[in-house]
Amino acid sequence: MEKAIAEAEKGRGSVSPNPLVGALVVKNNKVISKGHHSAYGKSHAEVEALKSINPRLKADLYVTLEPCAHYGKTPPCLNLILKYKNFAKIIIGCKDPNPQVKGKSIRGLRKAGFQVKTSVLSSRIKKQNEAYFYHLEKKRPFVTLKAAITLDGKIATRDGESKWITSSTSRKKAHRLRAENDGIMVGIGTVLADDPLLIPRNTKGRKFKPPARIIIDPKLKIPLDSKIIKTAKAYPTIIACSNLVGKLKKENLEKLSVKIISIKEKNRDGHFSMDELMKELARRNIAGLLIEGGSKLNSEVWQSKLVNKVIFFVAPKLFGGQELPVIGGQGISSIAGATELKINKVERLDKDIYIEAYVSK
Ligand code: AOF
Ligand code: ZN
Repeated sequence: MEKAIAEAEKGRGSVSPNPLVGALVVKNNKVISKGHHSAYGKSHAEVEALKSINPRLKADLYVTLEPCAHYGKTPPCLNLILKYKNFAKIIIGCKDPNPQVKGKSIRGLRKAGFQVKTSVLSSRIKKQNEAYFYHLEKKRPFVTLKAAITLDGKIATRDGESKWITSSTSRKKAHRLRAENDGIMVGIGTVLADDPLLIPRNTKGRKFKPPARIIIDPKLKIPLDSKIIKTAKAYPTIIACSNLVGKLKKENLEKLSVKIISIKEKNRDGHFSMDELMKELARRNIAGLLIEGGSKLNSEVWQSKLVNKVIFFVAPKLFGGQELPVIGGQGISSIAGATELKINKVERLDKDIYIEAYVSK
């Protein structure tokens, strides 16, 4: 199953909102064929692993996720496996939470006489597919808050300089993170200050599904000559604004291939519910969302309790001062109110430290 998990991993960055899945055909303790789901809409792991296998062969099948039982973009893998009547064991890592599957294939395989073993390394598979599971079950994107910070928690100097706080090794990894998510979110402040392009670069020639660039811009202040707007035809671009913004600018942006999400303002103060936005993004198949905010956006998503995971690239530098902490806003008054994190990974990246932690919920 570990080998099947490694096989599944090859699809990262290309399969979402589908899960990463790997499958192996094993005979006499030897892997004789393997396959993975390589891209959204493409064939499933089982199809890839079985395409060179004779249906009369005696062997076992290992698959990280329960095979599908329904017609989606591809036909049910269950029907395909049922043709392999001489297979003895089907070993399934984890049940598929998709309501169209959810145990159906496991029951179908058992009914057909296969020996089915389930829940093998299932917690690892759930973690490998954390965005898939979260998106499906909570109808919200799995949110990662990512920042490059100094050791004293700053994302820029007093004058707003932020290029570059971390080493090129850290920045490469950050680009990879972009490619592995379905959306990258920034606030309009970041667009006005840095005019970023927000696309994954330096991903070693690997082809990824381009993530949507999502800008929080309540009053639609984004300049039409910003890099983001100028490249909106080539890279998916979503702008979230208030329902009170005039039609004309929205239409102008839409003509330039920008998708507009307009959300009802809560108190006519320019703020809208981030939670509402998250639900809408989930409907648009954003399963994994990377927040690359400035202080303000980070504070807003954190206060709205929408963050699932935190990734900080920490540089051995100190900036000092009151301005531009990674999470702005008022902060908290007592330690009892702190957000507790569970550290998942700590690594040294050149001179920097990489920290990955989950928000305890
Ligand atoms: C599998 N093997 O490799 C994957 C599965 O639209 P489709 O046909 O691609 O189906 C997508 C659904 O199939 C997805 O939501 C999930 O339930 C399951 N994914 N199943 O048997 C695979 N990727
Ligand atoms: Zn399938």
